[in-house]
Amino acid sequence: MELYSYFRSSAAYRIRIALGIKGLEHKIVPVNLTTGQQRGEDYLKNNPQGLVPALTLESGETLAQSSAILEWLEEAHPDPSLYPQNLISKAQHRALCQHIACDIHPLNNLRVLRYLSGTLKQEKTQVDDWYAHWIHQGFIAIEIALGDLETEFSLGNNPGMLEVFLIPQVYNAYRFKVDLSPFPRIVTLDSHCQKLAVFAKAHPSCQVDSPVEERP
Ligand SMILES: N[C@@H](CCC(=O)N[C@@H](CS)C(=O)NCC(=O)O)C(=O)O
Repeated sequence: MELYSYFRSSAAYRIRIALGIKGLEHKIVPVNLTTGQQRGEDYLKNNPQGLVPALTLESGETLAQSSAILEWLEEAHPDPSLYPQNLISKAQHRALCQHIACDIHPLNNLRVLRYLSGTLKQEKTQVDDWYAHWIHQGFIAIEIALGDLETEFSLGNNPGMLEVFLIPQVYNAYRFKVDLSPFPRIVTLDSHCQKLAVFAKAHPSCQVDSPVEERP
């Protein structure tokens, strides 16, 4: 499989984590979002939406949208599963993932920030406030939901789809210097994940397209 990725893309980071947890071999194909490669003719053949990630399968088809890719991965490679087995718990787990994918991330992605700073001519401090505001709004409910968690990870001894979505969003929050002190459970879950080899390998700083100074 080939994963079209950018080291700092949190949507691509989700796929890197899931591929790692499921132990699936893949090649990373870097797409440089800062130079607009995602809107180039070659890349648009893979994903006409001009966004990463995209995943080209061994059978030749290319999948887009990280949630759809993750659902395909879960169905095509069910072991280990990234969801709880109980159907109600599974729906609740999915709700937290969609909370991140639908209600936080789309407000803070690159094209939105560029529209704020470029077209709407907002100052950097206002763009940073916008960013922090939507992370804070989104993380409040996730922090409450994690109050029910009595284990190290969302699936007991193992991370699940929640961590696949949450840890890249926490990375973004740190990158934009968002104050995470109101969210100790999120910070703790992130630190548990960072100790696992699959999360370390998927981390933006370990990607082939990461500038050398960002590597550990
Ligand atoms: N809903 C999409 C979002 C994908 C997305 O926003 N990707 C960002 C990087 S995280 C991107 O490619 N941005 C390029 C741009 O904004 O031009 C998904 O989950 O795959």
